[in-house]
Amino acid sequence: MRWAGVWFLCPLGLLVLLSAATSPPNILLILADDLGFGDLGSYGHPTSATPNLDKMAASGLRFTDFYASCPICSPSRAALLTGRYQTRSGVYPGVFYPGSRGGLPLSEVTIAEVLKARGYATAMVGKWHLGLGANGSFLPIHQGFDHFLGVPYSHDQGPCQNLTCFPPDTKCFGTCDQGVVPVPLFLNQSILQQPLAFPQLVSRYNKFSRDFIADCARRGHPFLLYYASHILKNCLGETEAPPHYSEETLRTVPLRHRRHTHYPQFGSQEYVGQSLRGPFGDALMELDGSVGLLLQALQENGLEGNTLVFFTADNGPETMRMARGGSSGLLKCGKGTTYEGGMREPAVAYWPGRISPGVTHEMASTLDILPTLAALAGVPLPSVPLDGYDLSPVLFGGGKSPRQMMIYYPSSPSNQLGVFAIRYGKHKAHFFTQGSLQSGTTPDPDCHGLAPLTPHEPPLLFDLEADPAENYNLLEGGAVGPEVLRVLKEIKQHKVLFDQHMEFGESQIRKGTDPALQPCCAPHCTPKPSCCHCP
Ligand code: CSN
Ligand code: MG
Repeated sequence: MRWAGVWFLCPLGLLVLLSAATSPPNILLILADDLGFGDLGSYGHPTSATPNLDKMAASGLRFTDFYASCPICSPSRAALLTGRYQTRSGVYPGVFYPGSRGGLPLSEVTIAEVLKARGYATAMVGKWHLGLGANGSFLPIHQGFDHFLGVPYSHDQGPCQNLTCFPPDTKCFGTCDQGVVPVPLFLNQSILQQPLAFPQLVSRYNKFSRDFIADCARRGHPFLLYYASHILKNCLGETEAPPHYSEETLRTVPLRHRRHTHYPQFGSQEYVGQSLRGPFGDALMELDGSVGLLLQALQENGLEGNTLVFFTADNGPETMRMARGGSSGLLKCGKGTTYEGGMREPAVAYWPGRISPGVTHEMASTLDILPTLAALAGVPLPSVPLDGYDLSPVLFGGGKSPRQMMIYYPSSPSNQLGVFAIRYGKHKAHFFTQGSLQSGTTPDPDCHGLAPLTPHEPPLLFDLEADPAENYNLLEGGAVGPEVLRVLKEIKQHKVLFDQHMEFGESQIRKGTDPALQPCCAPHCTPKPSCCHCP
């Protein structure tokens, strides 16, 4: 065993191993899709109804400076599961598609694989979006998860008119992605339903989760449950382009990017029309209801005192959906951008009796989850370059975060450009900025798809503590003090070093797509893809 020697040489590691020897904690990791910094009641939203998340925030540790690793889905999820920047694993540029040839490389070590080394039972529910591959070779069950119930990619990556929504007579506008198979629901490696039925989806996920928790409790197995909710993303779009789109946008933007509303937000009967905030609020309320059910399952099984619940999201809000997208609150822009709104996320760590209630302004990231969970379980870290840190000092003692820096890569990073921005302490420097279609429609033109890639030399420099909205460039409009110049110099040195040491893995998404790889419940049917339709 390659690690055996390490434990002899590392008494501290041995201590960690011994202290966790009795009963490693269960882990419930809840990830929201496209949720903004300003979307939860506990993060200041006036009309969101998120009582369970707010209760978790009030009796747990609420982060104000927590970051996803990327402002878009697949790369962000790759980093969450591996503790490594997506550039290393090759999960860039953009996201996986139904027929993608690539996936999160099987050589990557996920949190599920790390925890399995300590005997954890592992399950994943919801949106995977890290590849499917031939014969499902990239699905969660090949990345350390014993069980999987969910969708292998985004549920708008299919013809939404074939989806079953509530109410059943709802008029389905427009298109989502056309010319691909209807969206499937997988159980482990098999298609359970195609197209999936949205009105029952969340209750199915919740029953599966509660059964898994109860089963682990009965058997006395520690568990990891990764609950990747995708209810905040719509299933339906509309064919009409939003009125604010310019002629040029209409010419250059593919139809699937133009959809901006999602009536109806996919949701169960119980929640549709229930919130003050409209369809997005209804979906958020349903997500919050699921969180409540999961916490209840922990309680019922006597596991609350021995379970770390962690809640966060993959990337910022899709403001191109206007009122039906999320909100980054006071932060600038949203999904697809390296402004704060693209990557800073709500995050709550909840563990009654172990984590004291409070708010932390310490810097932390989804990248830190793998090292933190490994430390909690007393298992060694994978012997690969990691980009995360053990957050135990922050979680359990109000201590300082080992993280001093956050690196911002865009949705489509390149070795040539390198990092787009760096946060170092309270300061953030933008070396490149670029808008994103997904961050359209707000009044700030810097966010929009038409805002071009712009290098900044000197960089734009902000004090995120005094100015979290990134409004006031410290290098503009007056004398620049020596302290600011020193910080700027240090950040530039960090950029050079980080870019030098980053080894880009082979891009998994540039491997492209093959229609034959799209999942089909009736593999020999014709005509494809529409025949992939099973009752
Ligand atoms: S994402 O959203 O999967 O949450 O990042 O649903 O970038 O082409 C992004 N995209 C479909 C999506 C397509 C999505 C894209
Ligand atoms: Mg997302």
